[in-house]
Parts: sequence; structure tokens; C-alpha cells
Amino acid sequence: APWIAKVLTLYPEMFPGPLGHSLAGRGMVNNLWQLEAVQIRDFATDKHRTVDDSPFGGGAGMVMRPDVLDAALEATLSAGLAPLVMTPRGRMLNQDRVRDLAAGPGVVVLCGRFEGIDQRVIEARGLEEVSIGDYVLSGGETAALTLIDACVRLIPGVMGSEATLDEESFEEGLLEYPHFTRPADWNGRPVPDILLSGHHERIRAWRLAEARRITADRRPDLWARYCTRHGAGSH
Ligand code: 6GU
Repeated sequence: APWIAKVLTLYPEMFPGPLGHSLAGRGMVNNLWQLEAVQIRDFATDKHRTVDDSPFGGGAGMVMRPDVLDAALEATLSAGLAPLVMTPRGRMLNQDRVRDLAAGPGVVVLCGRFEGIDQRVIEARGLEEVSIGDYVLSGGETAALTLIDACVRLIPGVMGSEATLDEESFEEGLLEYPHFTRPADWNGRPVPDILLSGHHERIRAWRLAEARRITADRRPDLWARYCTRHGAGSH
């Protein structure tokens, strides 16, 4: 059965967007995964199809109405699909959560617009609040595209060669080692000699050392976790 992504949004025309291209797009054509964009406004009940209102307690901006969102969710949620809402208040997405979501049957993703979403519908429907990083986006749509991209590339058959996936440093909890291709000397900048040596075992060791060095330098948080999981002090 294909992996399912259902997205609730006021801008369904933003989907599949970039995910209709490249390997993700091919995977959709090959029915390895499916995307359905649901127009939240279709669940409004008044003449003007209102989806938002001013915040109780005052303040700037508008809040998405719980009754409209609840009707949209009622029509869209289905057993097994992880119910998510994209918001900068959420738990930060990481590769562990992506792996879990990709291994299941799929996701239902609510995209916030305006200043926010009435908190009661988030609680009533048990939505998991997810952020993609510590910065503010104009809406949850691009965050949803990012989450779905990260999941889809883990679906068996979507990426060209399955081998490239588990070779990736991030699957080991490290940043990637640096990459080089021809020409071997470019504008006086040579490729590291070891990569031209043909010593595959030494190349593997060099790449691992580079991945560790760059991770320790740039991401002490990832480095600490890697050291814990790979035996303290052994590197
Ligand atoms: Cl998930 N949504 C919005 N609107 N902004 C964000 C975000 C999500 N993650 C980081 N910034």
C-alpha cells in the first residue's frame, strides 16, 4: 500500500509543489506514496466561508476557528495516520521522528496560517505539534513540504539506490564528510590525495574521521549524542 500524506491547508495549490519533481515525483507516479491536499475553507459553513476570527483576550492577527478545523479533520483523519500540526511552538523534527513517520502508513498534516490555531482543536483531536526549526515561517505549508520530503525519501524504492541511504553520515548521527569530483585539480585547488589512492579502506577511515571532525566542530549536540551511542571516550 502507498504511504499517505494528507495536508489540510488554505493553499492546496502549493502541493505537491517541489515534491512533484525529481525522485519524490517519480515515487508518486509509481504509487509508492500519495498526496492529498484538502481545502480547509470547504468546511466553513457561513456565506463568506470564514475560517478565522480575532483572538480572545485581544492582540494582533487572526486565529483559525476550531469548529471549521474540526470539520476538516473529521473528514480527513483516518486510522493509523499520524495526526500532526505544523507550528513553530512544536517539538523540533529530527531524523528519528522522520524514520518513525516514514515506517508507518502515513500522516495527516494541518498547516497553520494567520497568527495561530485555536488550541482546543489541537487538544481535542490529539494533534502532535511539530516545528522544523527555530525560525518563523509565514505558514505551515513549506514546513509540511519539508516534513513530507524527509519521510518520502525513506520509502523503499523512492531513492535510486537503497545503498546511498545507509551510507549517509546522518543515519550514523554525524554530519556528512566532504565530497569531490573531477577535475582533480580545479583552479589550483587539489582533491585530497587519499581519495585518488584507490585504498578503499583508508578512504573509508578518512571520510569517517572528517565526518567526526566536522560534527565535533559544528554540532556539539550531535557529537555528544554520537559519543554516547558509540562508546564514551573511544574516539
Ligand atoms: Cl512547522 N510552522 C511555521 N509557521 N513556522 C515554523 C515552523 C512551522 N517551523 C519553524 N517555523
